[in-house]
Amino acid sequence: MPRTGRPFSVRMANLGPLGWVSDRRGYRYQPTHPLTGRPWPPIPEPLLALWREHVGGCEPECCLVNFYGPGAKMGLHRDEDEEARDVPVLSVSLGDAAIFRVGGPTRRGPTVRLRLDSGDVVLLAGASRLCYHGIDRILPGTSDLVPGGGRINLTLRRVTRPGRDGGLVGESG
Ligand SMILES: O=C(O)CCC(=O)C(=O)O
Ligand SMILES: [Mn+2]
Repeated sequence: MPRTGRPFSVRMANLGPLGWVSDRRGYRYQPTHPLTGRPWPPIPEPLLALWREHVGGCEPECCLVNFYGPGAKMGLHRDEDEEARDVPVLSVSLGDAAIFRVGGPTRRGPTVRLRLDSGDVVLLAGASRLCYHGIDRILPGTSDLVPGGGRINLTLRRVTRPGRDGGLVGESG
């Protein structure tokens, strides 16, 4: 975590041309793994198809892979490290259910809780794109999808502003 250097309870990896990483210096997107220096693996086609179905217009550049063990949680935050803050964020929940909390554009406003089950898709679009949200807790033992238990969340985001061509991944110039 920024400043303290303490580990998140959520374990993270990335797929796609840009990965979201965090260390004492803060949060950022970068094309390579911070320890191995290698590029992130590509975003699998079924996830790109899901994005085209629900978002479209441009390609996602980052698929953040969050792994939640039984005690993991994610505090209330907004997804605001992207230049393309008007492009929706799409996420897929797999494995154990989670209690998702979502509020409004300010940290202090009222929030509601939603249970996310394996296979649920969340789209933060329009006014909800910059709403505060987080994961209160995992409900261990509610799915046997992930070997050994736990929850995997796949969050697809556009990072850079799409160009006139929609900024298709793999296109240059
Ligand atoms: O795990 C989730 O459902 C939410 C993840 C999230 O908000 C994030 O990675 O920014
Ligand atoms: Mn988020």
